[in-house]
Order: sequence, then structure tokens, then C-alpha cells
Amino acid sequence: MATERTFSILKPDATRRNLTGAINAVIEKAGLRIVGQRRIRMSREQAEQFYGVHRERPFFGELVEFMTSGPVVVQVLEGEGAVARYREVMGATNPAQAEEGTIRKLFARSVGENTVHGSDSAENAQMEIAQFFTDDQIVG
Ligand code: 3AN
Repeated sequence: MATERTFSILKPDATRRNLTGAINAVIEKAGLRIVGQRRIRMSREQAEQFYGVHRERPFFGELVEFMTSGPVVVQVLEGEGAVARYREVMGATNPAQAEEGTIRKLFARSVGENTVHGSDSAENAQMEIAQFFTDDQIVG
């Protein structure tokens, strides 16, 4: 499998509970390298654009509210098969169904406030990275 990049967000429930370091430790232990990282406050426009595919879902308003409720840490992760690897490390969307040792099993409290985001395909990873990072902010 080739080296690739994926996009990650440590969500407001993570920053609020001071979990940035603990989550980064899980990411790095899994063999993923954090090659870009910024702490930002997401604007409503950014959150609506980012979650545009979920616009018609009943939880869309709640999701945008949550993602703009506090700081987030946006990241670019690099490694062998990084997209699939990070999905494994995050665990299932619903933390109640997440495997032992995954970030969501360890830290997430609910399906809405589920601590981390990770891209679901290489194509989406590229678009998501481009929404939040310029090339010079990523150092591989
Ligand atoms: P994932 O983040 O695992 O890729 P998606 O893409 O199905 O999951 O959902 C995107 C985000 O929408 C989730 N991370 C979660 O914050 C929110 N979400 C998904 N399903 C629900 C739900 N049933 N209720 C509230 N929020 C949800």
C-alpha cells in the first residue's frame, strides 16, 4: 500500500476536555505521522461547507452548532494507507459500537459528539485538506 495523506479533526468535545495530546498519542502509536496541525475556531460557513453532504440529514443543524461550539484541531496525517488506517484507529461512528482501543471507544460520549473526524476516501481527503491547509503548512 502506498504512502498517502488523510484529513483529521479533533472536535470541540476533545479540545474542551484537554484530550489533544492523548489522541495524538494514539494516532502516532498507530504509525500515522502528524505532518500538519492547526488549532482553529471553525466558522459556520466552513462547517456548513465541510458537512455539505449531510445538509438534508435531520442532525445537520446540530452538527454545525457542535462543530462551531469551541476550538477544533485540524490535522493532516501521513502513512501507509492512511485513510483506511485512520478510520480503523477512530473506530465506529457510534462509540457504543467502536472496537476496544479505538479513539471513539476510549474518548467519545455520543454519536453526535464523537471526538474525531477522518476522511472516508482519498478523494475526499484531498478536498478536505485543501479546505483547511495551504501546501506550505504541511511538512512531510
Ligand atoms: P463518520 O464521522 O464516522 O465518517 P458520518 O460521515 O456518517 O460518520 O457522519 C458525520 C458526522 O455526523 C459524525 N461524525 C457525527 O458527528 C454526525 N452524526 C452522524 N450520525 C449522527 C446521528 N445519528 N446523530 C447525530 N449526529 C450524527
